[in-house]
Amino acid sequence: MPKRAMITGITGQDGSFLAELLLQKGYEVFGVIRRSSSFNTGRIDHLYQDRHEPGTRLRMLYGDLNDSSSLNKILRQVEPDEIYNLGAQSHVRVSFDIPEYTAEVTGLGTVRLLEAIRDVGIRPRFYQASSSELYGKAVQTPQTEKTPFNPRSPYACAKAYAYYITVNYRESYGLFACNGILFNHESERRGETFVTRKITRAATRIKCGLLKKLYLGNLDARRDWGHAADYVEAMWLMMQAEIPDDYVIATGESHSVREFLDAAFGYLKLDWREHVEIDPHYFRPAEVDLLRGDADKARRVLRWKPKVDFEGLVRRMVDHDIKLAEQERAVAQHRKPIEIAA
Ligand code: NAP
Ligand code: G4F
Repeated sequence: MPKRAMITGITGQDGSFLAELLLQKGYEVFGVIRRSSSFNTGRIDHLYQDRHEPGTRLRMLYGDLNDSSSLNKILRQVEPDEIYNLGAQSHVRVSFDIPEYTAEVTGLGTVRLLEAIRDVGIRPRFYQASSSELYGKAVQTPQTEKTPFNPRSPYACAKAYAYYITVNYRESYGLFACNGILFNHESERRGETFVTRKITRAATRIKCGLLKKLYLGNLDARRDWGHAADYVEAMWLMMQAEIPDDYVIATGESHSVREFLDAAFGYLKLDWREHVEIDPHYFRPAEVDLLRGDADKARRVLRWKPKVDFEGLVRRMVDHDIKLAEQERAVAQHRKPIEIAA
């Protein structure tokens, strides 16, 4: 019998890479998706094309982390062996605008899912998508599993609750539950409002003559950026370990937003200083200045290490986005002016 995995957040960046990985490993994958008035499955459509074929191993079920009854129903129906809780309002800047909603989905959503597991009476393994944002105004660098948390945003506060409630269910009920404390990871599927993808989308559009200016916030912030495909492998490895535990997943290198600009625009032979302007709208009420992780524990226990480095990440994203920009330019060049009958 193939193993069954359930993924919340399957339509997001990580959900799509994880679904790919688990399908390759022979799992049956059940994704929880939200009803949306526009299509929200663009990142997984390539996995979902054969959904009408007999034997398809990827299924979607409607549900929401804000809706306990949907979670109960899905768990009863699927009885998964492994649950990956990746669903979240995941944008730090936006969490300052919608703090209560962020707490509901990103914080309480986790306990809704954990309680649903107890209600239904199953014993799956549970992965919680914890974040390096927990370190916030970091009290030590590099950050390890032992570094105290110091959250700096409503998002990070919600993730802190989710982290601790996951540990609590492990300790109170003996659930196989682990936290992956993942540092920033990006890809060609990254949401376009996160800084890396915002930069690669804009730089490639500028290169193709489709855009003139890119507006950004704080260029001095430093992040430890890896590639999402490497990071979902770490999630899976945590769930195969003998004992449940919490792990930092990071590259160990940190770069500023400015260095990301240098790398992306430089690769396209452009000077970002001619195209970037600062818009204070993108500043945050409280900033996280420096994140750099030490993934030594994951290296030793899980035998995990990242394959894609900073330069490789930037190049993959730019190589992908330049093709999108070229397509956009071709469409723009062939678009005929609309004739409006007077
Ligand atoms: P993402 O691209 O923003 O995806 C978030 C996913 O959550 C989407 O599938 C979204 O569905 C879903 N979602 C949002 N609200 C929901 C709700 N109420 N109920 C159920 N699902 C809901 O995020 P990501 O980058 O893949 O990150 C995955 C997880 O890892 C998140 O929990 C994030 O906070 C965490 N994390 C990310 C990073 C990183 O650098 N990427 C680092 C550390 C931790 P829609 O498509 O319908 O919006
Ligand atoms: O790309 P960002 O929005 O990512 P941030 O805030 O680090 O959060 C991401 O990583 C976390 C892991 O540490 C995840 F938990 C979280 O879900 C998310 O995936 O911003 C990175 C940095 C910030 O310091 C921000 O102030 O870039 C700076 N920045 C400068 N200009 C900008 C912009 N960020 C965004 N989104 N947009 C800008 O125009």
